Amino acid sequence: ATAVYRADYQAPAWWIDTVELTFDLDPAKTRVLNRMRVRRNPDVPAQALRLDGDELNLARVMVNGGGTSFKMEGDQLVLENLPEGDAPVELEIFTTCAPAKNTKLMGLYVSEDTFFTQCEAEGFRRITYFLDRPDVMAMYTVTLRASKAQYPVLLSNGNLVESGDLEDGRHFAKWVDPHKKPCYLFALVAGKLVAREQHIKSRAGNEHLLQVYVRPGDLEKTEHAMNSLMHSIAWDEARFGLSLDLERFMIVATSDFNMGAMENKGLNIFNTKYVLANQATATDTDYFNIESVVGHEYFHNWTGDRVTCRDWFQLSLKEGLTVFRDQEFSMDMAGSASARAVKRIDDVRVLRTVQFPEDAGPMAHPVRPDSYIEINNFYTVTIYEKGAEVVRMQHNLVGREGFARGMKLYFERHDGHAVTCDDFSQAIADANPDSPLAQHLPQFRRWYSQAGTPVLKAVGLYDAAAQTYTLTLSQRCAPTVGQPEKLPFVIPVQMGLISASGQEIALRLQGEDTAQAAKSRMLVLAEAEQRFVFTNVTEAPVPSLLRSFSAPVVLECDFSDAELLTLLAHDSDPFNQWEASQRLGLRYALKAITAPADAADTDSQPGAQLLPAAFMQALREVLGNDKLDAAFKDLVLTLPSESYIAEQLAEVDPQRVHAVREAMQLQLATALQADWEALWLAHSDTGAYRPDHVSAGRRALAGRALTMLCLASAQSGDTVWPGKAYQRCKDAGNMTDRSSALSALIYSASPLAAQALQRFHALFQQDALVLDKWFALQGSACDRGGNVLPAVKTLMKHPDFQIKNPNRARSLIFSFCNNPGAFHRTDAAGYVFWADRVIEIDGFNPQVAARLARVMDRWKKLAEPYRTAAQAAIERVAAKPNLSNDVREVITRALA
Ligand code: HT7
Ligand code: ZN
Repeated sequence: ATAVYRADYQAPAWWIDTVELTFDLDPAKTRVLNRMRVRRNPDVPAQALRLDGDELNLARVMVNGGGTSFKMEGDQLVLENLPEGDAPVELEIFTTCAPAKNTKLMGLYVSEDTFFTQCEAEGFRRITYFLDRPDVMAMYTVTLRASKAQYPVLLSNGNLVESGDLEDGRHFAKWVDPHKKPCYLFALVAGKLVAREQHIKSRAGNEHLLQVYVRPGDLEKTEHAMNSLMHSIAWDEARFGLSLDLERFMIVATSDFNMGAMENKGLNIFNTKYVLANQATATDTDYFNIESVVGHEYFHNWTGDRVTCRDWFQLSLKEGLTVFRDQEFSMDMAGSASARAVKRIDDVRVLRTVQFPEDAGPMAHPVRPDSYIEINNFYTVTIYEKGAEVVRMQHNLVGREGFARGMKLYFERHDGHAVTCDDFSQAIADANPDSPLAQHLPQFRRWYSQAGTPVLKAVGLYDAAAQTYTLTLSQRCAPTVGQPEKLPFVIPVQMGLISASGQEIALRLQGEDTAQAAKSRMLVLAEAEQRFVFTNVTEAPVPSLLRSFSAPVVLECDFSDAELLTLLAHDSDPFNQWEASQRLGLRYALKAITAPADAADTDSQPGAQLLPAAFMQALREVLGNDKLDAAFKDLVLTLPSESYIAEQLAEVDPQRVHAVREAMQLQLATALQADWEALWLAHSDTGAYRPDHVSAGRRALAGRALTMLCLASAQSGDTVWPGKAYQRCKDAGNMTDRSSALSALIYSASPLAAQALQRFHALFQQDALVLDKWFALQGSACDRGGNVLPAVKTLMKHPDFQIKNPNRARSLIFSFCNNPGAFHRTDAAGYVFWADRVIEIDGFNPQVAARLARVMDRWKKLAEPYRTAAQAAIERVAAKPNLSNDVREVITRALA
């Protein structure tokens, strides 16, 4: 496999103007007739037409109605003797493929007797020979023919213009997409499906038909997805003035899907996980995820479909921007300031626990990568989540209105085109010429070109005599693969100053007059180091820095415990309030982990008091504070995860991290027992189920209280709380309460857990998504003496376990491999299991296998004996001769 480089980009030598596809759908052998009108790109020297293909059987090629010579070069079909000149050429290519044998789930495949396609990034070449690159945009007409009894519903992009019966029980449907598109947005679906339908009228007064297609038994689970779609449409009109540009917008759900969903023009295909919900089967998190993913795919209709990527190096152009848009949508839907903050905290937690390690590991790459071997490996948290942060910084540097202006200019300039990340930032800056973004644009773009997480260091100095507070901000960024030196980034630092009594101090920088004093403001750090002097500061302040996480950096600041307690109690920025709790929790965890073994031997002292009394008291005050939302309290009481703690260490002993965190959990459970009991009493009855943020927060906090109470009971031998949890597993009125009660029993290793799991399975054995939860709960169970791996191995033999179904594989295998306490075993058995599964899965689905391979990204940080064992497991995978490019790239980088 060879690498592709961004610097090698060349415009296509040929354009494809129109495509007429005719499919004779058959699971064993589908025939595809592809009629294209192509023409030479006059701006590029004359060249042969090289069409991409993958696992296709070629039957015939015709040019302008006659035969032609052609040759195969690797997977490419090469036409060297096409007519000279500018005149369009009619090409006809007839191929067959075998959808039922397509286990990669890329291209055309069959899932539960239904045909689906997945073409992003390079799946269209598995359907027909084509210029499979996003800058070739064409108009599509698609005719589908299939058995009417087996495939009564035939869908493709755009509008249905004709349908009818054919001979031999077959029928057809002809679809015309009114918009030109790159082939990665092509889709077809054929099968026995039913749809929830909704007619809407847009603000602009246009009528649209919305449809959510699912298997017949699932129709009643589509209400929330449909509502989410309607909210998304209304939001994009209201916030950005972007309207639905299609008469018909369809969503179709499938249970076999490599990722979350796909934004094919007018025919989004979704993993069932992000469509189906009712209160009995879906949790609050599922409901929120559905809203966000439906929004994300819908928002792609403009950011991705109307304006697309010039090449796959620009992937974050559509993904970073669309994640930013879906995050904003979810925040606007959440309503209250507190619910917005909770969403922001959730997003930042993902960034810090998954993207920061990626940026520090072997797969580190810039938001706009410079090279790749397998593009599927670059659908990463860096492209998506860090990309969204880079868009968010631009938003913050030009302001909300300025950003809307920038988006407008972006569409005016680029609608209908395939463009670059630079085109995007240029439009935002050009629409805001006086903004700090415009002022620093070339330097700002380093966020796109430099990998790695910058460290922002803040040092504050209070001069009581002069009544000044000098804040020195500096930045550094560690080298990443291929980038030994980093240049300074533009870092927006939203900040405030707080007095010891918790008052916000007016912020006046030296040289400014009083009128400009604000209580929260943005500093822009553009140099390696800058000093900001605040005047009229009458007492030593505590700085509240990087409010709302205004830049994706690690903030290094020497806060004392007392200062952090002040921020936790008083910061007007809820993000930083939460952040203070996390800094304290992390500090105590690191202290215990790095203490000499006998000083903090948590195994022999399970009751070790690792969290000091002042912190416990602060947490108690948070729990008892009526002004704070339950969801926020739940986040404050969530200790930093094991993987986040591990990331802060130079060398990681995962079992020690696990033991320390568990000891801290136990302390929270026992020392706050009375508080948990009070919380349970106040929050456990959430009334009639509604998946809104307030009641979801109450359920989350009640679930945490129950977990803590079961944990404390396990310690004391008391059986009341496990009994209550068991009862809740039996009669909870919704899946959130039921699964959190089950999880409490499992987490506390209650003897009732096995029985509760059995009942849960019996109740939901017909529901694939709930069974995924059942497997996931067991794969992510808290390890006690190495019990999880044997349980996982047994579960792999369970009749409901299907490794070829990505959701099911993720629910058990990925859950286990991402469960540090269970996975990192001194006997290396976790790593052996990992290597076996990567190799096994790679045999049928390289994309899923490569995701699993990423679990070992940070192996070099492991202490012995883990490190040597991990290396041996990775090398065993590397030694396999027929690895896919996907897995090979990940493994090679890990070992480099
Ligand atoms: N744009 C979509 C990406 C996607 C995908 C990529 C590779 C293989 C399978 C895939 N399924 C979906 C999803 C999105 O970001 O909206
Ligand atoms: Zn996307």
